[in-house]
Amino acid sequence: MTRGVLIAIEGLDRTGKTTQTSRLLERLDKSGVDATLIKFPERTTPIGRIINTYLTDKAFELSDQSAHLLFSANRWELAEKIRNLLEDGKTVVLDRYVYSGVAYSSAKGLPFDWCLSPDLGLPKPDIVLFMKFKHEDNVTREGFGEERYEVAEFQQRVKTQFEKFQNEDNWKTIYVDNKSIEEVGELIWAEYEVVARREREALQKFTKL
Ligand code: 2DT
Repeated sequence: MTRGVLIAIEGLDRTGKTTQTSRLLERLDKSGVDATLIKFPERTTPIGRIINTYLTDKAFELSDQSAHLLFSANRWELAEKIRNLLEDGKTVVLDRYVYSGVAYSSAKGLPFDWCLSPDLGLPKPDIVLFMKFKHEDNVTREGFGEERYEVAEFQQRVKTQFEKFQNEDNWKTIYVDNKSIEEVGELIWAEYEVVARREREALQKFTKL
């Protein structure tokens, strides 16, 4: 059996990640691929509930370090589930992951490497699709500004931190400017197919030995 594909969809707030992850799930489902969507932060776990309060209640204070470690711990709460799904041949789509963790916290001034270290050892995505506006129209989108972090100047700093990952071997930037939801969906699907084919070919080589 092929190991499932692990795909992370990343990007700034309001770049269409949630729309695209649910569309991807639907398409995988229609194509007969058994897939699961996990969104981070996963706000329903014990740690996720604290994170939710932190994000929605500006009076709830945490040091930047504590908040960072909670976001990471939230991923570790799900790490075994992700690994088990992949080993069972299921595809897992992540709406945000380690890269959001590092980008948002290092944008606050915490050292980049320090931010990365608590996540070391988590399952590595086969592909990270970074949804990016060349021009910052995400700040004018509906609903922007309701939660902590939804401030234009901060978003710009987060973007700079995200871009430090752009030379990683699993990183792919998807430019979303002037593209319809369907067009972005097609780009994402094409990237998924490349990775899925690679996995199948790797398995074939292995079984031939
Ligand atoms: P959503 O709007 O996507 O629910 O995210 N964040 C997220 C961090 O600061 N660190 C993390 O590790 C993750 C996963 C990004 C809520 C906010 O939480 C931020 C936006």
